[in-house]
Amino acid sequence: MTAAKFTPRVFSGIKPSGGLTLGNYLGAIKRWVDMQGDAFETIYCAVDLHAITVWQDPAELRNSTREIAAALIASGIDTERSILFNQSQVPAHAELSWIFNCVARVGWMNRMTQFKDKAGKNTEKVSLGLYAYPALMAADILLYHATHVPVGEDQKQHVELTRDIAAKFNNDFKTEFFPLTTPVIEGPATRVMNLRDGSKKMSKSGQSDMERINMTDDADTIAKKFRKARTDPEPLPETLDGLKGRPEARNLVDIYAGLSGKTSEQVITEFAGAGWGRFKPALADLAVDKLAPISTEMSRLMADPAEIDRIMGRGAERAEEIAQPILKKTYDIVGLLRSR
Ligand code: AQP
Repeated sequence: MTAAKFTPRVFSGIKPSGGLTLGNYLGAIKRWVDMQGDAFETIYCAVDLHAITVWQDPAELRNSTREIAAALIASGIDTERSILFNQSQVPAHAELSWIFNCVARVGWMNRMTQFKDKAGKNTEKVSLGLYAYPALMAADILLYHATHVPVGEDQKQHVELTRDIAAKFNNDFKTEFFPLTTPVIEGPATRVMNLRDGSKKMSKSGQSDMERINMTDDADTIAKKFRKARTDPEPLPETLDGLKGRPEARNLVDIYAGLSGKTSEQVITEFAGAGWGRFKPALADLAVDKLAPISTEMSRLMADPAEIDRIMGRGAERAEEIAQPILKKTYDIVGLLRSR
């Protein structure tokens, strides 16, 4: 079955589990902005129910949720054109997630690499929610019959699981109700890596602040973090092939490409033979140039939390208008009696 009979619709989300990073910006937010237009309906969500799979301080959770809204609006999400809301205001996410918990197989969940990374050796002690997280993510997407999900590389396996859940549901109930959603993983910076260790991705909750660029970092902090970013002593090569086996160098080139809108090949051509003394300050200047106006606008928006809450509430109402009929039909298909 193809997704052809479904309205072209984008859904994607970010967890309010801390301050937003350059990884979130390049892997998700910047691309969400670009996907607004005539080709798709666009729905963007602060996925707060995902955030609580690990303990969150309640006041910080509320603040991070608002910060996601502020970051999206400041980056160019138009809240008339796109639907913007936080997940817990539309209870249908949690309801559909339970149904998908009953469709997904334990063996599928056991293969999820993000769970293994996050749980580490501690699998007995982490929350059941962290383990079941991919079924909630499938519900987030399929509740809107989303046909496309723009994500970073790290989320590819979860979108593939979403397709497996949709296919099994359709097969179990002899229907073609859910689309097989396409993950959209495009551009030079779909996996922004940790600045101190090029084998790990840049994360909000990584141990040291020096590992990541936060969207709200000031110019001096950004310059310092890039200056101290781990690299090797070699200058930049003539071609991208020359970056094989140099993950930290490759990461900085990809970040430059993502921020400038160029390809990584173009960046290498521009900086062929340059040492880090030239490349790192150029990268810092570019990052400040792109992030400073966003961060200033975020501060302005965050000064009026009531207005952010109003926008999210209105977004939740619009989201619910799409979600409710899909949830109701799902209950009918499954055979859950509804008499009121
Ligand atoms: N380093 C990254 N490079 C590219 N894309 C990234 N994304 C996150 N980190 C990178 C993309 O941002 C979107 C939202 O992700 P998320 O914050 O909801 O979840 P996550 O991927 O688990 O992010 P973190 O920062 O690693 O959170 P913590 O540390 O709290 O677990 C997704 O599209 C993701 O691909």
